[in-house]
Amino acid sequence: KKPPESESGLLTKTRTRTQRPPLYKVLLLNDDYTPMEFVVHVLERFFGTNHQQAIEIMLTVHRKGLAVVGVFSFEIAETKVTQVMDYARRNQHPLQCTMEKE
Ligand code: TYC
Repeated sequence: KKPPESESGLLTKTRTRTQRPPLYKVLLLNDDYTPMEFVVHVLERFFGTNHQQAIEIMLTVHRKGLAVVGVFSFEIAETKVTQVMDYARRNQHPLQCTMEKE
């Protein structure tokens, strides 16, 4: 196939960049009141982590203030945040979950 040629006779190249959808980190935040057991349960229930992973992530949040619990497309991340926030509220815990663009 012939390369594109402008009126001046110079050859030009057009490169098409592949579009990747943006990813979003879902973060769990520490607080002083949510029981550790509840956080472990949330991680198992909504993020599919096994019990040992859930304990490790919960302790990371507890020690460091927050941790990334997963990376998802916008829609999935938004759903996880909503599910966790609704579940925490229903159980009267102040647990906070947010998302941010990677
Ligand atoms: N800091 C809480 C406690 O000592 C435990 C906790 C861990 C709370 C992780 C929230 O996202 C959290 N009971």
